[in-house]
Amino acid sequence: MLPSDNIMSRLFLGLDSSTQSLSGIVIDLDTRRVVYEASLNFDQTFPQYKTHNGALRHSDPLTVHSSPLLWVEALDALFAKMKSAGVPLGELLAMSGSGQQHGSVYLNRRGLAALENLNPHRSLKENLAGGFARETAPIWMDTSTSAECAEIRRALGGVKATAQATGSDTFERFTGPQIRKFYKHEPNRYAQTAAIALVSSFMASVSAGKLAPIDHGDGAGMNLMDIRKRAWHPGALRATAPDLRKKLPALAEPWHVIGKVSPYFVKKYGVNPAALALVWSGDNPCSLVGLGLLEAGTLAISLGTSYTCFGLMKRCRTDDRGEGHVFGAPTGDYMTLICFKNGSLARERIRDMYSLDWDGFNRLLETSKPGNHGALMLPWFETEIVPRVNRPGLRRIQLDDHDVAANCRGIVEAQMMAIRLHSDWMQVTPRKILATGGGSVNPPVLQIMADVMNCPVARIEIAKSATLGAVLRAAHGYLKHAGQPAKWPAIVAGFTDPVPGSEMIPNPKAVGVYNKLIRHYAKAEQTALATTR
Ligand code: XUL
Repeated sequence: MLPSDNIMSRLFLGLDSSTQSLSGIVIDLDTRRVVYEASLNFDQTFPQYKTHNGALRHSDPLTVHSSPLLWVEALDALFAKMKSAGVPLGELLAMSGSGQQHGSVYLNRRGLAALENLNPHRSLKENLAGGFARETAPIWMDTSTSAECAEIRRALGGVKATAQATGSDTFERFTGPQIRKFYKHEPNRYAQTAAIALVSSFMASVSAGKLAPIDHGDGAGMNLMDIRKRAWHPGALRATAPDLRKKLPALAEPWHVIGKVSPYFVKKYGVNPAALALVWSGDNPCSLVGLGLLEAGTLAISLGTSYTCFGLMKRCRTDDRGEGHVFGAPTGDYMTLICFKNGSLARERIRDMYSLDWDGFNRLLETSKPGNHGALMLPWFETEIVPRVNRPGLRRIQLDDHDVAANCRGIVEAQMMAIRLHSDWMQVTPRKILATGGGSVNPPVLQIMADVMNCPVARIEIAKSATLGAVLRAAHGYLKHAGQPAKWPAIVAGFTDPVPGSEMIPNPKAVGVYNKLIRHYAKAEQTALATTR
């Protein structure tokens, strides 16, 4: 199965340090084959860290951290697993990775020195222990920085100005507000911090054995990077914390080669000493290429725990309302992303409320009428990111709570109309939508998506789009570095095909219904927001 005897094979490794696991994938670019794939779940494989879904419990529920030592222990374990599975690591040409976005790692001087002298006779954890000015790393699920968000936003001139400057309004999970909170609450530890890395750039630093730059994709998730100049934004740095510039690594293109893979991996696991270590990026930018989204006009809608809608954008356009984000794309373009917190779990709440299973829920979608006779739902079971809702609650507008079918339809229509309504700032008329994530296996949900968005929808079955995107970035960076043709469509070809026969075509009659209903939905949102904020 492993192609060590295939002289034509060009092998690349991609890793994904996500919230709950570390995953790896090795591809052969010539045969377009995935030759190895593995994933280590943090809670199950490393119970000693006592993580819950990859996060450490904290007495304050808004504070959510994880452990950089856990991530490097997982890196050792994954390389050991690949070695014992016979993966021809000696033939790897390059590696890159993807990281959960926004999370930050605070290295002290000792940590920086340790990176450059990783001793293969010890574990990564032993090498790096004592190398952190802050033992734990705040991650994207942390929402404890509202005060700091307000302070930075004010200093940058409000929502619109902040979004125009950094690509997003300030958000609690973004790195700048997190750094500011650390500086305010633990000034001594902040002063001991020699370098601040993102999850992605920290893992890249370990892979290369030196402090890695932050790529433009993940750098845009910090509220610290000038989104148009792709350089640190002096005003944002000033608004965040003193001496911050000195603690941040350089910014780099997503295909930047940091150097050769650290000798640690060569000596310990037999990795090719000539293999290139590329910068890593955020999981969303990686997913963009992992799903083959290379042109403006194709959107991905991921129906996961939360729903995300993202796509490539050629020219930088920011959201004046401050709901959407702009990140750098691995292609050198931009990407947009909107994140809705009340996704699949909210849909599940309605299913459970009426004691249905998914088949029953889907049947009711098929037998009820598009537009629900004007009945609407605002399914904000949890606080919502888009639109910002601080006081959660399910709302029904002309919707009878005894009408089971209307409630099932109500939540799906509401979620799809929210996506359409809040993605209008992108000013992209979608020509094709790729649906992904757990919820995308339900055809009636995809039909409503097609009708509301007035666009064909196809399902794409790539469970690990971020890991795949990471390895495709490794191949792209390698080819570019070698001066060989590195066109993205050729690189992704054969890896990112939609599921045959999964396409849903919009029904013109239903489209007409939703074109009208969306105005009522927008009004209902406005009215509700006036009282729920
Ligand atoms: C995006 C975000 C999440 C994380 C998840 O802004 O916060 O999608 O990247 O890993």
